[in-house]
Amino acid sequence: MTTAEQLEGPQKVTWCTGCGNYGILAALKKAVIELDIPVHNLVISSGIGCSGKIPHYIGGLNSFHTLHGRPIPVASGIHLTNSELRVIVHTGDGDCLGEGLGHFVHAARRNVNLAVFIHNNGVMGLTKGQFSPAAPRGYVSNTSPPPPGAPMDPANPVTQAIVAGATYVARGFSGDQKALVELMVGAVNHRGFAVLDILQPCVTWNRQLTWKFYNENTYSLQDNGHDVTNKLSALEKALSSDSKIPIGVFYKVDAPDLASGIALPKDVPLKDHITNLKDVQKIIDDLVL
Ligand SMILES: Cc1ncc(C[n+]2csc(CCOP(=O)(O)OP(=O)(O)O)c2C)c(N)n1
Ligand code: SF4
Ligand SMILES: [Mg+2]
Repeated sequence: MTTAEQLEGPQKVTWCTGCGNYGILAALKKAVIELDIPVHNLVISSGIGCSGKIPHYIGGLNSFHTLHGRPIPVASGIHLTNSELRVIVHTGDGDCLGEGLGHFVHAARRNVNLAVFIHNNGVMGLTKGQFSPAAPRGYVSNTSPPPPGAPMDPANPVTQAIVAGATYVARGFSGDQKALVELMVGAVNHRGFAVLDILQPCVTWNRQLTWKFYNENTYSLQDNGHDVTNKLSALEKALSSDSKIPIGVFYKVDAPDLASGIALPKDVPLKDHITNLKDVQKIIDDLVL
C-alpha cells in the first residue's frame, strides 16, 4: 500500500501562500493512496504553468514535466506504449484550453484512456496574470485592461469535454477535499478519456474567482439528483446560466477507448514488443515502386 511518506515531494513548494494548487496536491496524494494501483505504475504528465509544477511536489510515482499545451499528447504516447501504466495529466486552463485545445478535443474524441485534471484558476498564473481562455468576462489584467476587461465569455471545459466525446466529465473544487478526492479516484478508475475541471483560486492575480466566491456559489450535482448517463441533461447542467456552479460528475458512460480499437500487440505492452524486421522490410518493398 502506498504511504504518505512515499509521496513526499522532492522539491520545496514555491506556490503563493493561499493558492488553490495546495488543495489539488493534497487531494491528489489522498487519491493516490486510495487507488489500489502500485505507485510506480502511476505517471503524471504536466504542462507549463504554476499547475505544471505539481510533479516536483509529489514523490514515488513517475512524471514528465512537458511543454506548454503538450501534456496530453505526451500522456497519450506513454499510455499507448506501456499499457501497464495509468497516466494522469495535470494541465492549467491556459495550457489546456488555449495552447493545447486541439490536443484536448481530439484526445476526447478518440476516448484515450487518460485522466485529465485541469487546474482552472481563470488566469495565466505563472506568467503574471494575463487573461486566459477561462477568465471571466470583465477580468482586468495587463492584457485585458478596463474598459471592458476580458471582452468575452470564458471557455467552459465541461461543455467542451462532453461535446468532444469524453466519457467521464466532472467538476471539483480545490476547497472541497472530500468530493475532489472522490472525483479524482473516479477519473483514474474510469476506462476512457476522463476530464476533471478543478476550480482553483489564484489568490495573487484573480480577484473575481476567490475562495469566498466559490464557497458561496457552488453546489453538489449529486445531492440534487442528476442522471450521469444522460448527455443532454449533462450539457444542460454544464451550460446552465444559473449563478450557482454545479460540482460533481456531469457525464459518465462506458465506450470503447482508443487502445481497444488500434492494432496493439495483444500479448505484451508495445514497449516489450520485438518487431520482426523482415515484416517491416516486406512492407517497404511493397510500397517502393
Ligand atoms: C510555447 C509557449 N508559449 C507560451 C509560454 C509562456 N507561458 C508559460 S506558462 C503560460 C500560461 C500558463 O497558464 P495556465 O496554463 O493557466 O497555468 P497557471 O500558471 O495558471 O497554472 C504561458 C503563456 C511557454 N512557456 N511556451
Ligand atoms: S500565481 Fe496564482 S496560481 Fe500561481 S502559485 Fe500564485 S496563487 Fe497559485
Ligand atoms: Mg491558469
